[in-house]
Amino acid sequence: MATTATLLDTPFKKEVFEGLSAFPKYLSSKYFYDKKGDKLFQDIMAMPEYYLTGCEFQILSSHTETIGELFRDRENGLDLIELGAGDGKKTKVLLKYMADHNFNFVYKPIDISENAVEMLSENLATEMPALTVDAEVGEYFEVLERLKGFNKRKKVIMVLGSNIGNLKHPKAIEFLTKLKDAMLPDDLLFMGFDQKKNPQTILDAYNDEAGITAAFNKNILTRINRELGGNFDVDKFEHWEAYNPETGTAKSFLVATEAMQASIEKLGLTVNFEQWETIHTEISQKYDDKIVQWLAEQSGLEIETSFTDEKGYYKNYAFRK
Ligand code: AVJ
Repeated sequence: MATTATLLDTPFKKEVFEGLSAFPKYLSSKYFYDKKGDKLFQDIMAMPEYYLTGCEFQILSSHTETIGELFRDRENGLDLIELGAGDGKKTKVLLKYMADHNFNFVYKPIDISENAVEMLSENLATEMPALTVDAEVGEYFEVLERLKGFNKRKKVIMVLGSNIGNLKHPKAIEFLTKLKDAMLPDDLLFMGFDQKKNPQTILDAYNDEAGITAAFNKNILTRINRELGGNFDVDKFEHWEAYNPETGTAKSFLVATEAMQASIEKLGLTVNFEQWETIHTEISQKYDDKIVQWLAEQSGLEIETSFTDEKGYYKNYAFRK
């Protein structure tokens, strides 16, 4: 008989088993990003309701020189390390500035999606052939350990897209602290934080008319079906978004529209759902200056400066240790 030890031999299997055995049930949003999930996230970034991408693009485009010069090191150049690089559309604005203004630098994109990293590397090889790109696939926390050995010259660590918002505050502090530990005094952390705003604007961004976010959320079940031999009837789950304006936390759920059972062969697991039972799949935290200031303090970082868009929907902060 197969033991639990052999069944749960990958983080994905282990976490799915734990999350679906718990009450209330949960799954981690980091598993949204398979090939189909990457594509759906691209579609999300292009939809009108998902203001985050446009706002950050506007910030990087209207402050390119200031941000670029903040990154520069005239003596030894720098390593620009991007965690969660994705498709690099926003980053390219900065990369082009740096390439055109005599920066000596290596661009090191890191992403959990192998597919995203490959596409970005290929795209940069054709669009910016002179650029040195040293891409890596990996999870944030695991990659951070390796960054410590990277201390030869100035490092700029970049995390765009409000990706930190997927972490609850204690985890965010752990993440920021690890980043701080990987930094030297001249290094810079440049990070995007989606801001609190009209709650309706936030709800709309995570509950679009066309149902793209719903498909993105449900894709985690499709992925379990395909990769772990699950038999979820995906259509019997509804995407639900809740935003708490007091805490700034947006939460995504999958809600079972009827009582049912799902089996996951590779986990040797059968999961029972009551009607209206939930699976919590994602948090997307929203911030203000006070919260970011507090996170920085808790992590031993200092805010050097910040940049915002016309509407003040989104902010990029530069931190030093
Ligand atoms: C990539 C984590 C920043 O939370 O806004 C988009 C992912 N989820 N729509 C976010 C997402 C639903 C996104 N992050």
